[in-house]
Amino acid sequence: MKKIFSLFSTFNHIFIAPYASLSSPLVVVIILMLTMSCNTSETDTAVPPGGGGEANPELKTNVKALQNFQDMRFGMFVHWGPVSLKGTEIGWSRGREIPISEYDSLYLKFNPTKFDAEEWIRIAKDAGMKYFVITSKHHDGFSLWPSKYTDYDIENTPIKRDLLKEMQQACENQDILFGTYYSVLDWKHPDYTTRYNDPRPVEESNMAVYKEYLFNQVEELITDYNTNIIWFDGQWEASWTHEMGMELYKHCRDLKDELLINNRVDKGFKGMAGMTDSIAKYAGDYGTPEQRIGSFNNQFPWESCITICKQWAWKPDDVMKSPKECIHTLIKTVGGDGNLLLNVGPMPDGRIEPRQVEVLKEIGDWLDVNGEAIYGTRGGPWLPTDAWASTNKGKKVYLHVMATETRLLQLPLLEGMKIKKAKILGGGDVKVEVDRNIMLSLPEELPSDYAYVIELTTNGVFPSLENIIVN
Ligand code: H79
Repeated sequence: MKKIFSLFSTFNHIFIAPYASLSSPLVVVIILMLTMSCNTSETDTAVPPGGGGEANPELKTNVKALQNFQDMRFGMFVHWGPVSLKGTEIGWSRGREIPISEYDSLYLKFNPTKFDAEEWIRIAKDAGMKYFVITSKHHDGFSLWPSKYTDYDIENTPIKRDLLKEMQQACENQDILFGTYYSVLDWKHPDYTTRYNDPRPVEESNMAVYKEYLFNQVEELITDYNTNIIWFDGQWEASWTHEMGMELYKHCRDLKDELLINNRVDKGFKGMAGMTDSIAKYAGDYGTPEQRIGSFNNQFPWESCITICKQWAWKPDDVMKSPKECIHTLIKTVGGDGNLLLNVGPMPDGRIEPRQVEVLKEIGDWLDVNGEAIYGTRGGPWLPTDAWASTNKGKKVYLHVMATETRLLQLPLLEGMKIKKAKILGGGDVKVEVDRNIMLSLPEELPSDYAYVIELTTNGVFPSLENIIVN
C-alpha cells in the first residue's frame, strides 16, 4: 500500500458580484473559496476498487479496460424495442398504459425499415461519443437479437434482421466501443418469480430455470456479439439475490476478462444515487447514478445515465433538453470524475428523431473545440459547482466555465502549483495574475455561449486524481 495525500474540501462557495471595469460594463467577479486541509489515505490506486464481490476476491476489474472506459468519458445509451410503436415507456408500460396482451404482441408489427446502424453510430460519433450501449433486453423480455433460447426476439418480427449484429458491426467499423444493456428481471418470462401488473400465478414460476435462461442469453451477448460492456439492470426485485449477482459477474468475467460489468449485476447498488454500498462485498466494476449527475468521486469509477428527453424509450413530442443543458451535464459529470451515458430513444421506423440528432450535433461541435478538456481527463483538482468545473491531464488543468457572463475568475492556488500559461480553447487570451489566488481576466469575445474552457499549463504540481477525497 502506498501513502497518498488527500485533499478535503470543507467549504465550497461561490460569490458572484458586479464588477466595474473600463473595458466592459458587464463584468462579474467570481470568488471561489475552498478551504483545504491535507490528510493521508491508504488507498492503493493501482488496483481498481471493483470486481466480483466477496465470493470472488481474486476477480478484480480489468485495469486496462477500466482506464479505457474512463478515458472515453461520453457514450450513447439507446432504449429501443417494439414498444416504440406505442410511444410509451419501455418495460414499465406493460400492463399499465398498454394491456399485457397488446404489449406482448407489438413485436409482430415491429418493422423498422429505416433502421441504419451505420447512421446511428455516425450520429453518436458526430456527437463526440466514444461508446454505445443498446437495450438488448429490457424488463419486458424482448430480445433484440435472434436468441437460441426464446422466440420472443427480433427473428420473429417482420424486419427479421439481426439488428444487434448490425449495431455491433457498425461500432467496429467506426471505432466505437460496443456495449449491451440487459435486465436481469423479465416480467414476461413464465419462470421469473416476480410479477408486475401480471395475473399469472407466481407458483408456476421457477427461478432456477429462468436463471439458466439468463446465463445462456448473456453468454450469447458475450461470445456471439463480443460485447465490451454489460449494463445490467432490474436487480432490485427480491427474485434477484446477492449470490446470483456474484455468480453472474463470475460467469461473465470467465467468458471475457476485459468485459466491464456495471454494479447493477448485484445488490450493492443503492437508490438512484447508484454507487455501490460496500465495494468489497458486492460485485460490479463501476457505479451507475440514474437521471442525476453523480457526486465527485475519484475512488470508485462511475457513469451517470441521463435521458436527452424525459422518457427512456421514444415518446412523440417528449420534452427535450437543450444543447446547453446537455453540455453542462457533461461538464459537471466529467468534472466530478464520472462518465456520461446520454440516452436517446429511436422511433419505430428505426430513425433517431431529427431534433435529437440536432442537439447531439451541437454537443459534438462543442467537443470539436473543447474535447481535449474532456477525453482522457480526470475530475478536479477543484470540485465542480453549477458555475464551473475542472478537469486535468498531465500538466494541464482545464477550467470549464458555465457562467459565460463572467469576465474575471478568481480561484485558490493549490499548494506548490505554478501557472505557466493560460489560454482559452478555441481562441482568446487570458490575463493571469497569481498571488495566493489565481486571477484570470477574460476577453469580451468567447468561443461559445454554452460554456468555454480555460487551459492552464502548470508545473504539474496540483492535487491529482488520487489526491482528492470524495466530498
Ligand atoms: O432502463 C431505464 C429504466 O427503465 C430503468 N433503468 C434505466 C436505465 C429503471 N428501472 N427502474 N427504474 C429505472 C427506477 C424506476 C422508475 C420508475 Fe418510472 C418511476 C418506474 C415507475 C415510475 C420511469 C418513470 C419509468 C417509468 C416512469
